[in-house]
Amino acid sequence: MSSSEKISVEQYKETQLQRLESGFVSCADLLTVNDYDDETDKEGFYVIPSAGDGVIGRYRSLKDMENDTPNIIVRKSVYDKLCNADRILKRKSGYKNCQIIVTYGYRSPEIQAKLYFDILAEKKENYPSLSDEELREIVHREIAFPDVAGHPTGGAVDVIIFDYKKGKFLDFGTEICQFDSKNIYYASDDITPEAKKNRRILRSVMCEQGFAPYDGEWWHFCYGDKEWAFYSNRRELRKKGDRKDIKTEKKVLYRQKEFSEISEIIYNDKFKTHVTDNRLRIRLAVQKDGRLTEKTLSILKRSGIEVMQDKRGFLAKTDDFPLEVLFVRDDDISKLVDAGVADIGIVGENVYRENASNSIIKKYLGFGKCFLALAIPNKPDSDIKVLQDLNGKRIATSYRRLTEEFLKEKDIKDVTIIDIAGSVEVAPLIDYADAIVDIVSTGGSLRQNNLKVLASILNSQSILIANRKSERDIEKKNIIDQLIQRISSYLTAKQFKRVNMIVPKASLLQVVEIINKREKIENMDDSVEDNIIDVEHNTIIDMKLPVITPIYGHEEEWCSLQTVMKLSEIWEKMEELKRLNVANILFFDIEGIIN
Ligand code: PRT
Ligand code: ZN
Repeated sequence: MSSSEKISVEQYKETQLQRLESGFVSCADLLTVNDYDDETDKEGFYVIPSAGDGVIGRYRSLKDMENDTPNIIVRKSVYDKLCNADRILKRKSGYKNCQIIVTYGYRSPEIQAKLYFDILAEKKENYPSLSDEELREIVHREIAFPDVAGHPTGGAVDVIIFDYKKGKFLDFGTEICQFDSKNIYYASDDITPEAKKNRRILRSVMCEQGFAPYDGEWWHFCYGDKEWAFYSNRRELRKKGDRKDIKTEKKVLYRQKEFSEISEIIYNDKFKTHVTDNRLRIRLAVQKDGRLTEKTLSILKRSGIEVMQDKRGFLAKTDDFPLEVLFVRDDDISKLVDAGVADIGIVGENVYRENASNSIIKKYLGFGKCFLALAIPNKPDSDIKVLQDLNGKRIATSYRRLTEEFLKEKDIKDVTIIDIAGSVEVAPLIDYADAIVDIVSTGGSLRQNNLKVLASILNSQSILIANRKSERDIEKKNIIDQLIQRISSYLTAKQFKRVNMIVPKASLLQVVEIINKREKIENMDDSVEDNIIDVEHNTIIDMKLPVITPIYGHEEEWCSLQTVMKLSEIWEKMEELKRLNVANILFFDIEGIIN
């Protein structure tokens, strides 16, 4: 073809692309950036939620980090900026039902290097004549040169827009990481107007939050890494038109981090097991740090659900069950469940009643037992002897509603209720009130303050409550019921022991009779704790039927007997059994009982 010939459309496009490429931030550019800010580098990391209609994180084309962290992780500020960008996006016309999906965030330097060198080897084979430097730039386009890469800082993200009403990704002209097409260049001309518009909108909402775009990949944005620093400084310089003084002003905010370092920043050593997926999860609200916390987590654990409590955050997920746990103040639990912010909650019945919650009580859990008491000073000359004496008196409490209800029921009309939040017991001592209404468990606190119980207003223990709407949602209800089934199974099992004993054949009938003498024991139940638990009677009764097996070689004199008993029952019957020469009584925990 002669030089006078008009260039073809293809050739024209090629020159356009070359011009574009010359403007990309190159690896060589990034190697010049070496000014760090060590303060900002201390910033922690954040696990992007994997579901919802805001910013969510889901791997799409690149899944090389998925084994280490099934969630996408970024620096905390990056997440905040993404959330802002998402909010702004929703306000743009035509993007109301759209959300930003982060398809890639943090990558470990180790994996970055591996990917880089894999591709380098491949390119070396294909382009043997290129110099090392040229090769480095070519590979860098696809996978950043390890020393300067942004993803290992937690500052770079790959993002796309998803329309959750229509259930589809918007058209961007190419797939993310479709490296075989030059149309991945931001300014590529070869895409539909629709795709161009989507790219423009994505770029504008991201850049408005301070992200730097990368012209070589429409989906890649960064904040705080070398590329961001270089890009921001170059833009500043261009604006100033001052090309002599090339001193960079923006420092690199984030250094690269090893995966082990990050896991400490986010979830201590438990991070790796902090797995989640995209299943529907129900959200459980529990007390963050108080009397109920330990028992709550322990019941979940014994029900096979381990919750990793992130010390800093207030939301945790579980591996083994589609559950998300929200750690909050106990007074907020029933309110959050009522509002549907949490689907279920574990809370004291006292709080549930005081807040007049309209959620459903699904299960009594048998711990956190206490009662709401009306208490008065314990002195002989007290002018309060019976409830009616409270007329004209002051009651200090943080349970106004329950106190008022109680007084109304007892027809005591003339009482001043003083709301106080803590140290209620002290109120009578300092003559701030004549009586109090407060939670009592051992009564030690009352005694200490020389108070005594005049009436009990409410017996309380922790309960599992569920939001009414969640209960009507079939999928959620299904998960809630599974959770309750597991908890019930544990609570039931917890009361019983599997018992093995060696019985002389001669006394077998008497032993069986003793073991079958159940009713009495079932009813005169020992610890109050156990009373609450709604034992699945049929299962237990079946299991209690003794199983008798012969003992090899001693079939004539001995047999082995297996049954299920309460621990208290074992102690109770022990002497009687020993008298009948029963030997080797062994008992074991039961992990669960399923009907
Ligand atoms: O910070 P946050 O708001 O989450 O916690 P909180 O301080 O409001 O609640 P927290 O942790 O004290 O109690 C949480 C729940 O535990 C309560 O809502 C009850 O359902 C239950 N519970 C069980 C108790 C007690 N026992 C109890 N003894 N809550 C409080 N007490 C108080 C009691 O009022 C007294 O001041 O503990 C003190 C000691 O009680 P005695 O009777 O054992 O001396
Ligand atoms: Zn990227």
